[in-house]
Amino acid sequence: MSNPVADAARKHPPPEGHVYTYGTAGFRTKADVLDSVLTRVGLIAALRSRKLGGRYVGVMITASHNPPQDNGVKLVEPMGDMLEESWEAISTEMANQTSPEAVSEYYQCVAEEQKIDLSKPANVIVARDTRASGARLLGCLVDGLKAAGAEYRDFGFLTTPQLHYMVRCFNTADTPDAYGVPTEAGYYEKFSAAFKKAMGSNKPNGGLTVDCANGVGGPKLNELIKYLHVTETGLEISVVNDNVVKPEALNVDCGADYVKTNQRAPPTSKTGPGDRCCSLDGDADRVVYYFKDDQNVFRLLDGDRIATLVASFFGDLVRTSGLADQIKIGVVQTAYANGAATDYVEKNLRLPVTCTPTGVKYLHHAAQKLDIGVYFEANGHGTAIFSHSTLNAIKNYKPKSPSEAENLEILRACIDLINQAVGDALSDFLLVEVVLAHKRWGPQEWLATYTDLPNRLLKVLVSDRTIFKTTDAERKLTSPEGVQGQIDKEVQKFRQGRSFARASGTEDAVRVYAEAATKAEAEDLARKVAEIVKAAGGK
Ligand code: G16
Repeated sequence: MSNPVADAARKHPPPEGHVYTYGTAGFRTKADVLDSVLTRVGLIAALRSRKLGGRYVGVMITASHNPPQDNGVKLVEPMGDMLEESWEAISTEMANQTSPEAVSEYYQCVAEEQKIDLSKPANVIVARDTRASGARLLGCLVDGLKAAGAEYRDFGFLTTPQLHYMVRCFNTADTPDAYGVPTEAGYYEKFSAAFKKAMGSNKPNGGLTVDCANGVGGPKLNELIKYLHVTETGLEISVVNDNVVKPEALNVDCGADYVKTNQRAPPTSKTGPGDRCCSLDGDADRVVYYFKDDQNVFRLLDGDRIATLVASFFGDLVRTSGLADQIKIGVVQTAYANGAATDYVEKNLRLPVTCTPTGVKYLHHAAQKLDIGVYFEANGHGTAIFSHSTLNAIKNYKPKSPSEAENLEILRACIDLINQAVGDALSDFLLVEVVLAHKRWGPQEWLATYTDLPNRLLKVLVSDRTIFKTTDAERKLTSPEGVQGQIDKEVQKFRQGRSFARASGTEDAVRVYAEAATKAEAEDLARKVAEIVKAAGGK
């Protein structure tokens, strides 16, 4: 009897002994060991869509900020959010089935356990970033999708947030929540129109240089610029590092991760003091800003800064629109948030802060509990989301004065400008530009809102990162035994010291974060903690 599922699995056998995990952002590792995973993810995507009554689910082939030789794959839920956690476990189990027969049996077993009717339609939307391995991995994925009898649409190259947008658009089409037209042009039209409205009569103060990490964000931003009409908006954008013809240049000495981790501009940067710059990552779901001050010193405006800027702007807008009694704003961060940023939100903006583990899925869920949830990881990954009742309140509110009406219009335009499916570097930087233009701020005024505690981020290569287990939103290690005690002892020696170590979910490493009263102390503390980690499990 024919068994297309087993046949597809047979065509793409897994390498011997490799163990896969659905991590912070899906499966992510060296591209040459991913073929079997992609085929199995195709099977899972079909099962997930069927489980959800044939609603569209998304599959994005990307390794985002990782080096060019890596790749990855993640699944997207119908409203554009990240895969439900229980299905991460199912995906992991599927990815680790070794024989074709075992794959087929597990496929049947999931269908039975989840009460999935395999004769029902399954709909999947697929896209990829510009990595050289993407085309081959797409082929492996399609073999899985076909074997499972799924209908699929391949959008070719998209940024990750564009894929999330498409999924949400398809699933909300012809409903009161219709999110937009599910085409690339639809995406550009929606966000550029919202940008123009949100700017109102304000004009940006000078141009913006955008480093695209030599990733898919480059060509997509060049396309978006055509819709932004510089003569109308005044936003002059210079696109740099948009070379996707040379895939080995992806994320190398450029991009959001490089800038955030090294706390410096890409070496190729040619901007002068006071010029606004931002960097996207390889799939354009993160953005960080920076500039050189008048002493020529590099100044970073990271995800924490974007969160504080956006939260304060929304606070003002909600108040000046007359909606302050009805709508409460909150900020969601991770342990990587600078202590000064958390302090500023709580003490100056007087907004509540929630801390979650790393991974936008956690921040997104926490933000969903708020009326307006502004969530950003310090690395620049984030967005703002509005609850259903908040959207209704904003939609139905009758302004009591021309000034309320004007501010309400801006607030409504901002809702459209923000990609509410997921953090989106393109939509995020447009929002930042709107806020800066309204406040009539340059990067220096933005920076002056608070002073970051000096900090350092390090990566420690270990032989088995899975032994590093954490609790308390990843701020404390529970394993290996005794390591947290050693870290605590070090931290105590530093003024305003704070440090933690956690296993990365996207790279084979343990990340160490440290902050302290001075740069030298932060670096010293980070080094000490890295040594402790190395001694506990280093390569
Ligand atoms: C992904 C996740 C982010 C996370 C980052 C680093 O980003 O979506 O939420 O902060 O990985 O995660 P980790 O520290 O576990 O390696 P991206 O931009 O690579 O997709």
